[in-house]
Amino acid sequence: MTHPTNTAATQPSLADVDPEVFAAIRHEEDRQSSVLEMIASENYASRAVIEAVGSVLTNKYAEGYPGARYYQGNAFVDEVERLAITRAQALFGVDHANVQPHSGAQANMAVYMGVLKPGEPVLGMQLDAGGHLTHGSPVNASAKLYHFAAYGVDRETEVIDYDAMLVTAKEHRPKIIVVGATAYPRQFDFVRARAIADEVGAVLMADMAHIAGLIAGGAHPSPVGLAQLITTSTHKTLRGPRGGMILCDQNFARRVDRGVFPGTQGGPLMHVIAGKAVMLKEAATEQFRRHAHQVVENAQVLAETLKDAGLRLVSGGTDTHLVLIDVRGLGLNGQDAADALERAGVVVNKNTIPYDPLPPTQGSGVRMGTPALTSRGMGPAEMRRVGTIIASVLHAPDDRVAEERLRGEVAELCAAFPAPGIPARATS
Ligand code: DSN
Repeated sequence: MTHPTNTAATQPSLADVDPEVFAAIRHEEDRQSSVLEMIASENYASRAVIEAVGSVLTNKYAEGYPGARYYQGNAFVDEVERLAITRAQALFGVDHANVQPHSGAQANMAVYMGVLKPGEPVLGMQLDAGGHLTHGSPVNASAKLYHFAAYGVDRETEVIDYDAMLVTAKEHRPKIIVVGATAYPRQFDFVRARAIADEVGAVLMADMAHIAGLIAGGAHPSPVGLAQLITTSTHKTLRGPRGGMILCDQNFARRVDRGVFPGTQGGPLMHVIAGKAVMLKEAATEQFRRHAHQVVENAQVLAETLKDAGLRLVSGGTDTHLVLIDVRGLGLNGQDAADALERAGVVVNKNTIPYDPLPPTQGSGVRMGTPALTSRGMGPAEMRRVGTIIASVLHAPDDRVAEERLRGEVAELCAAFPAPGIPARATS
């Protein structure tokens, strides 16, 4: 006989068990619905992805890989992980995929662990040029365990200086060159980077976390066939659950897998892997291809609108999903600018800009992207409106009357373009 308190139907709901957490989630649903979410690394996962992540797969331990686990009872989680792997292979056209990394940072550390010995030389992009902590920032484990040198962008053009990258590579003789960034608005030249890697006998690693969805949708050149190792997070332009993934050539497959498990992780998050599988199915559609191109077009329209309103953009514009505004000329730092924008309902993040005199806790810029707004269905006309709102705030950050009016405009836009994956209750 079934124990009555043990069925889902008779168990108390989250609202009953933990009204505080329940209320915080409801409030976050309302917040995500009612602001212009423009953090370039955030997005709205679909309802299907959220459903998979909220499933009983969270209960399962599955250390190991499909068909070779350390626990019993893996028939169905094996099925899920195999689906995620084969979909990743097909979507990106790669030999091998590891879908277990808990995040993009974990994916990077797993690659280093699998491929390098401690202390070996690596070349990565400088943090204030747009690189990531795990590309050798002194405060990160990557720089504590491996011997990193950095390349950056040209001071004038603010575009990656590949000639300087070659010079540094020849001096440093890295085993791996990491190409990829969190705050770089231009396309990466993977052909050039591979040539540099070949010239110094390094392996090319592309960290495509920010642009993975653009690559999947054909809106940014792919590193596949050029970078032997590719890492990514799964929740940015890809619109999946929070997590990471590694793609690689067959000859790196074993080292990558061992770098993830047992190298840097234990049990994989099977519920999140289910969400990744769903995302990879969604990202293989024609609809997603159109979406990826729209993300870039929207960012370009936004960039032009901001420039027309007198704002200075790092590198003068964008080829991708993000723009970086230099706010120094407005008498602001990044934190002040981000605070003013949030008061008007536009959520971005402060960011360092190339050769920034300020620390990352303040930054001289704000970074913003179009992925989440595009997921809401917004297009070029809305981007012009959004750009005008942003410029108005930044030109008069202390004008509370204008702020009130702009908040009203933000509310109108949000009501007209409901956020995907969030119950309608919160969007009304
Ligand atoms: N924190 C991420 C971003 O915002 O770009 C990178 O991991």
